[in-house]
Amino acid sequence: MHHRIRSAGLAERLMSADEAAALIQPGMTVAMSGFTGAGYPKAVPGSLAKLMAREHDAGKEFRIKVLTGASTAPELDGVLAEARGMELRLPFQSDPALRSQINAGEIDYIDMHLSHVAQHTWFGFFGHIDLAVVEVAGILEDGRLIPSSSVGNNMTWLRDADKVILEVNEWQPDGLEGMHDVYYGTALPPNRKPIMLEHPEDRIGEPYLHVDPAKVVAVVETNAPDRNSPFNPPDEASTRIAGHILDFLEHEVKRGRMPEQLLPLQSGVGNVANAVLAGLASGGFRGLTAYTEVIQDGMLDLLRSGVLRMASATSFSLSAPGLEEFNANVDFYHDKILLRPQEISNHPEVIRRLGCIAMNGMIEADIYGNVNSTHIAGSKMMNGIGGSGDFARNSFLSIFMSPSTAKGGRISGIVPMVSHVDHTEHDTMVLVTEQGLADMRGLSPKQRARLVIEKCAHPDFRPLLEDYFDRACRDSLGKHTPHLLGEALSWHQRFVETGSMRP
Ligand code: 0RQ
Repeated sequence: MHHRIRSAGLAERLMSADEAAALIQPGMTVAMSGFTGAGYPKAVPGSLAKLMAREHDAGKEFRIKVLTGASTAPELDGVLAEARGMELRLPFQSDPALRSQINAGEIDYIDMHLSHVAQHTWFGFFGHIDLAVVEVAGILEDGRLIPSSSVGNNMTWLRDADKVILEVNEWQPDGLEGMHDVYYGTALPPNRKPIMLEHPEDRIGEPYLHVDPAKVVAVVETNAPDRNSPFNPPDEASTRIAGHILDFLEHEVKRGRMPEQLLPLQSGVGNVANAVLAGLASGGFRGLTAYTEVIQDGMLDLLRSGVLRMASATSFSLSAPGLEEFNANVDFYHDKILLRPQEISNHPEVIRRLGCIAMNGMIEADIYGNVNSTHIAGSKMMNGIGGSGDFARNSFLSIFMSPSTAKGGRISGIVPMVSHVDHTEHDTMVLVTEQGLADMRGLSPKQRARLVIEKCAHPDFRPLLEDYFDRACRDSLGKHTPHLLGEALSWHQRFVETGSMRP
């Protein structure tokens, strides 16, 4: 019997990745595991991409619709994009080849809140799921599945897809078993019940995934590592952003608005977010918790040093050295990390109840605090909104951060009007750049604008923003949220035409 495949019935469905991929037909809606570079299928997508390329060479169309938890890795999004094998993709991506096809208008991409994906599937909004390809760490004697390094939407994919291909990845550490909490209690409206999760460490589900064995059409063995892009070491801007956030959190504790152990932290993806975690390590805090989406390298450091007591997420998002650290010390992390389905890790009800501190990156913010997390110049997709909206709207504190300029100072991160809105002024409380921190809570639009320009804008762009705002206050049709409509997006237009927002 195979070490990782202990169900005799499912062991009989063992086959090669090529044989399994041949079960996928053009036009199918295929749901795959994977959340950032963790827990995605490592073999079947590659075989499928080869099959697609052969069909395309023969002049035949072969494209599928691909649903996942979030972004994946070159072995999934990369190969399928290069094979021109996707007609639709949701809900989050970060692969360069896929991104360029999205921005060339060749693939339909649906960018959506990550907490919505499972329920939109249950509600039937995406139509029928033909097949699921899900990586697991093992199969028990009774057919239950040991989840892999991400849970994402796997509970939903395994339950709602007509057919299932399982990839059993021997590379995943044995110690993952027991680290998951898969909640099967969500009913559809109007019969929903409260999610009884009151603390980040609460368990409300079970450590295993279920699948109807009759639906499993293939089991494929793999032995391949997860893959995430490495983080840049924190640069000066990120370190200063982290410093502003730490000062602010200490101030909030002193004012009695937050306990000494703070409130559960949510930290987004990206270099700035990772630098903030590194900053927390030296901030003197102890015994904190995280209720977040992804565990990145910075969180492992915090768990090791005791700054963080435990972390709840839906996935790992570790660089190669981070993976090595986790796999070598999985016993240490076993009772300090909980992985949940993404509709629970990102659940608005739970985030509101726990009172999270949300810290997410942004592309740009405008003077009133509207935030664009996704689109360059209003039309070019970067990654997607991910879970930032789930947390921003529902957290106790919602912080957005970015360097004050991008692309060598040619672009201002603070603009008169954002070119795309992901988080409205009603969802954002604090903006931070390396220049400073604007606490917009309790302020009216005009008060917000003065503060954001003063604290967050780069000195090169500050006088231009002051000038815009002064003239808007004088000439705007309404004086509540003053704007000069003919000029509000002129900075972006200048960037499109000249490559710079500078006049
Ligand atoms: O470009 O890669 O070519 O150098 O954007 O920018 O400053 O390194 O910041 O890595 O933190 O990413 C919003 C993209 C920030 C991220 C975003 C360019 C810049 C650089 C990256 P290069 P930085 P970060 C939960 C949370 C949405 C999803 C989310 C993100 C690149 O935070 O995807 O929050 N957020 N999920 O040069 C043109 C501007 C720019 C700009 C930055 N104004 N104009 N380019 N860049 N600002 C987790 C999950 O959901 C999984």
